[in-house]
Amino acid sequence: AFLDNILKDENFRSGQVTVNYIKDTPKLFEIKEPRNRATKMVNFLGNVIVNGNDDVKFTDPHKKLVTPKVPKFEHKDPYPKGTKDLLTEKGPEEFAKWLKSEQKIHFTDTTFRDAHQSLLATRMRTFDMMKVAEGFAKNHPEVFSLEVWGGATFDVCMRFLKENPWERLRLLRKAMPNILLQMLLRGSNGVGYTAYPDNLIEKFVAEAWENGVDIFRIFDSQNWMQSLAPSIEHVRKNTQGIAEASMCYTGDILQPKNNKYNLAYYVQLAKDLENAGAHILAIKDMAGLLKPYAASELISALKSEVSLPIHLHTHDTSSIQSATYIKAIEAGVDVVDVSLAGMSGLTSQPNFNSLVEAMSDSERENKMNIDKLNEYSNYWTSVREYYYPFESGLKAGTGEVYKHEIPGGQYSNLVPQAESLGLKDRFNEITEMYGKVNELFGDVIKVTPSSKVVGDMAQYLVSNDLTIEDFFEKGETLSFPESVKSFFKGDLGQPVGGFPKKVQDIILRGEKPYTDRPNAHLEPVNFDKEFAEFKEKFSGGMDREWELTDFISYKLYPKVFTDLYDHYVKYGKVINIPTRNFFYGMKPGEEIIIELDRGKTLLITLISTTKPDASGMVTVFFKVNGQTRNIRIQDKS
Ligand code: 3PY
Ligand code: ZN
Repeated sequence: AFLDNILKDENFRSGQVTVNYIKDTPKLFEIKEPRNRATKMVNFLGNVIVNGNDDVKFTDPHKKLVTPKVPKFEHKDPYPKGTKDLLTEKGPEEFAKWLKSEQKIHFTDTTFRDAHQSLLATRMRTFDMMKVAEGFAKNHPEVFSLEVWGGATFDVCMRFLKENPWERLRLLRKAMPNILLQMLLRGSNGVGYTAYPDNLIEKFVAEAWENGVDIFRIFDSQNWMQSLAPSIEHVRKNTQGIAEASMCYTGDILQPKNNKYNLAYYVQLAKDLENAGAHILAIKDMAGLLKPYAASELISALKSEVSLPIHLHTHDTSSIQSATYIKAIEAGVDVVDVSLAGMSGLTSQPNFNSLVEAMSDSERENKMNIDKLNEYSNYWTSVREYYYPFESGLKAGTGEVYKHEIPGGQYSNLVPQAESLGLKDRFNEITEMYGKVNELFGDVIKVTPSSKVVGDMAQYLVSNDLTIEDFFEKGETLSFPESVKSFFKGDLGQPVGGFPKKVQDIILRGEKPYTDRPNAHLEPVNFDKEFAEFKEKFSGGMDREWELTDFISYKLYPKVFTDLYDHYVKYGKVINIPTRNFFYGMKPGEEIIIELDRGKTLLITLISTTKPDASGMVTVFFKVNGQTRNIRIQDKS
């Protein structure tokens, strides 16, 4: 720290150093010790104990949380060989050929990403994943891949869980070195909701590979080749990983009349993706609209028209999607996305455990240790209880999904959103309006971020008691959500068949839209210069060096990153706090062990808390590694 002060001192930097420099510069000795990590930790816990976790909107004092049972594994056992080893051996092209030649059906487990994004508002913490990551990789090396990163997890990690998403990725990679890890990349929108400079996305992809991603599932919210192709290129150029290019599935190919999303449309798109260099073709059925017989047709057609292996993704919102998988498997699909039973169904993926059982003794059976798989499901069933404030409350599947076409991840989020707008009783009106807005917008593909645009408009209309007729009659005087204006301007690219002109005119009110790539309007990032500025801006508060990945997080989410930094400076690293305590604090007498970095552990006991004094301050008494610590926390209630 002393050396640091010298290096930062202006006189030293400008070379004005005399023999008495050190003696004459007392500020060199002002060494600010970073606040002790244990102190920061108890401050975090103390705050949750007194004020609750900001992210938890209600708690149930009667809720019983049991300690989840981690299935057995031997830490000293080596990792059995898995698909990651095969990719390293073969490279992406040969690997894709191998996959296509496989007789058995392969499974991608989405438990670590889409399942909790779609059921628990993306809140699953790294802590709970790490408990089972190594064991799962050792017990189930036959799994094709694990989806662990991307989509909304990047944002939520920082915004709500106060974690570094790159750290999550690195930890998972280390614990699961033998199985392919995959991420969801929103094409030119990266892991955000808007377009980013191309060179930022490129660097993001390169770093994601370096830190552990093998399969990049790339999609664009309008299936726009101009957004998909650059990301495929980034993966091919900067990694030895797999570019898995997606077609987002919407509509219903079984109804070819007046349907722009018909079989011919998807076949052409698949060919375009193959020509753009994809190694695997994904069908991303984000709302769960691909019906069983449609899957037969689609997969059969794709099998005969493109030579890529096919990976199918769906959400079980209708409750019928395992039938879709069976038909797709019959038609020759290569991999399907599933999640462990306790985290499956409804707006999440179909049930992994049940599908394995259902396929047993069939031609395409993929033998697994089903008892172990069930143990992992049971683990997640127990863990899930800790996240009860984030459950959507949906109890059954719905056939209405074919009408409104709301993606699984969004559907479960709309419930709390409607609630926060005071529209809980009008949830059905919102979903119905969602379908109508989709028609109004010209039947667009609805997936992040375009699904948010349609959702924002539906909520706006319902909360203001407006109808579609009102839109046409009073449109000139209404102030539409920003996301809607931005969409019609072209910020998310161009939809299939273009924008409906009249609607666009009403929304843009004279502002000129553009039709080229939104990224073409963005200045490239000057990495050398801006990374240096970044280090300067956020200097002093960290107990480690800044990495390029931190800078990328900042460029993608400047405000969220800045808040995370402030949180870190105040409370330190919270990733290792057990989930129960992270969300709900501690009970008097409760004793917990928290691992700090480098094997150092803290044994923390909550002794007691006082009532707030006249100025609202509460004193919280802890014992930390045997020593009493009391801290004062402002009661915000
Ligand atoms: C995401 O982009 O986060 C999705 O899961 C889209 O379906
Ligand atoms: Zn999904």
